[in-house]
Amino acid sequence: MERLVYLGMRGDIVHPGIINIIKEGAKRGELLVGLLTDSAIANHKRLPHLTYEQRKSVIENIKGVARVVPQEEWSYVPNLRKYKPDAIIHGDDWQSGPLQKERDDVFAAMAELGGEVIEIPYTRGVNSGTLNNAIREVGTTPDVRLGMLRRLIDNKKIVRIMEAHSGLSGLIIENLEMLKGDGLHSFDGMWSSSLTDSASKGKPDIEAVDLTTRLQSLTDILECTTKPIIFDGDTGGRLEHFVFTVRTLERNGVSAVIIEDKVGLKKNSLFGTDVRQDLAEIDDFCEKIAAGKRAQVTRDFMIIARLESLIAGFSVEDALERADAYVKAGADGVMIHSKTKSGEDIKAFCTRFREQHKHIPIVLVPTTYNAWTEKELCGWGANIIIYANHLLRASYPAMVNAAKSILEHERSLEADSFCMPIKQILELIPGGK
Ligand code: SPV
Ligand code: MG
Repeated sequence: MERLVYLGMRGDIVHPGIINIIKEGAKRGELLVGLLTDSAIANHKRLPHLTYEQRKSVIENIKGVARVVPQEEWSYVPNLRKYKPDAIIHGDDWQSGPLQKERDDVFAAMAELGGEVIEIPYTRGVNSGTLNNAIREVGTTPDVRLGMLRRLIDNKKIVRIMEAHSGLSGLIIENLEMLKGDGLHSFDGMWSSSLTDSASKGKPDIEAVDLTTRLQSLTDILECTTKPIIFDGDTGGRLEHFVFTVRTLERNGVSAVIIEDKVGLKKNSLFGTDVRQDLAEIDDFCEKIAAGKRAQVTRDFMIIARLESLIAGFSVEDALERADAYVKAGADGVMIHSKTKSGEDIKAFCTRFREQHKHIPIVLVPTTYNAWTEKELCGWGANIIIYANHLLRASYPAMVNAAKSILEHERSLEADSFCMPIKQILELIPGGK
C-alpha cells in the first residue's frame, strides 16, 4: 500500500512554493491535504480571501493532490491522530518563528504514531505573507469588505473592533499586529463612532453631523483600509430616511449599521440619566428595523439593534423584552449598552438573552466596565467587542501636551521628545516620495 503523506495548508494564494511542496509530497506517497478551515485560521491570522469551499475546489484540482480534508484546528496534531499518515511534509521555515511550537507538537505526535516528519527547503522570495501584503496594497472591493464581518462572526470567538475617525486612525487599525504567546493579535475591523467623528469635527454628539458629512470621514477610511466597518447610525433618524442610509452604507461596503432605540434630541449614552434620554416605542423601533431590512440589497449587510434601556435608567427586564421584539422584527444582532463600572447589568442581560437566542450576535461596548477582558465578555456570550473612542481619546491629550510644551518653552525643541520624528511621518504613508 502506498504511504500516506499529510500536508497542512491554508491554500488561499497558490504560488510556486505551494506547487513545489505538493510535488515533493506526492513524490513520497499519496498526498492528503489538510486544508485549514476559516475558523482554524481566524483566531491566528487574517481570514483568507477565499472561503473554504473556494479554496478546496482550487487545491483538489492541483496535480499530485490525492484528497482534501478539513483541518479544523490551528494545530496539525488532531488530524495526524485522526488520519495516522506515514509522514507529514512541511517547509523548513517553521524551525524558527511563530510555528516552532506547532513543529515541536508535530514531532512529538509523529514519534508517538511511528511516522516521519519531512522538512523540505522553503522556497525563498515568494510566500503567502508577502503576497497578502501586496493584495492589501491593491485594496478590496465593497462586496468583499461588506461580507467580511459575518465571516468573522461565524469563525472567531470574539471579533475585536476599534474606533476610527480618520484615514490615519484607520491605518493604525489596519496595520497594527502583535505577536503573543497564542499567535498574532490584531483588530478585526473598525467602528465609525458618532462621538469621535463628531468630536474630531468640533461638534457635539447630537446627530448634528449629517450623513453626507459622516460619509466624508468614512471615505477617507475606506480609501486606505480593507477591514470591515460597523457604522454608528445613532437613532437611524426617521424611518423614511433610514432606508436610504442603509443603501448608502451598503454601496460603500460597510458591513453593519447599529441604531439605538431612542427618540428626540439624541444625547451621548455615557451621560446616562444626567440628561434626558427618551426611549422609542417598541413597535416604532421594530418598524424601523423591518423597513431597513426590506431596503437592503445585499444578503450580508447587518442591521444591529442597540438597546438603551440601561442607559435611560430602565431594567435588564425591559432591555430583554425589547431585544426579543427587535430580533423578531429582523435585527441581525443586538448591542446592549450601559455606563456602569461593574458591568453586572450587562452580564445579566447577556446570560439571559443567550438562553433565548443561541445564535444572535451580541455586541458590547465596554467603555466603563473595562476591567473585564475580552475572554470574560466572550464567556458571557458576547461576539463583538467595540473599543468605541480610544484612539481619539489617546490623541487629544498627546496633542495638548505638545501644544503646552511649545507655549511653555516658546520653541518646539522640548516637544520633539514626545512627537514622532519628521522622517517617520514622511514615510508613514507610502507614495509620498
Ligand atoms: C459612539 O462611539 O458614538 C457610541 C458609543 O455610540 S457611546 O459613546 O458609548 O455611546
Ligand atoms: Mg454614538
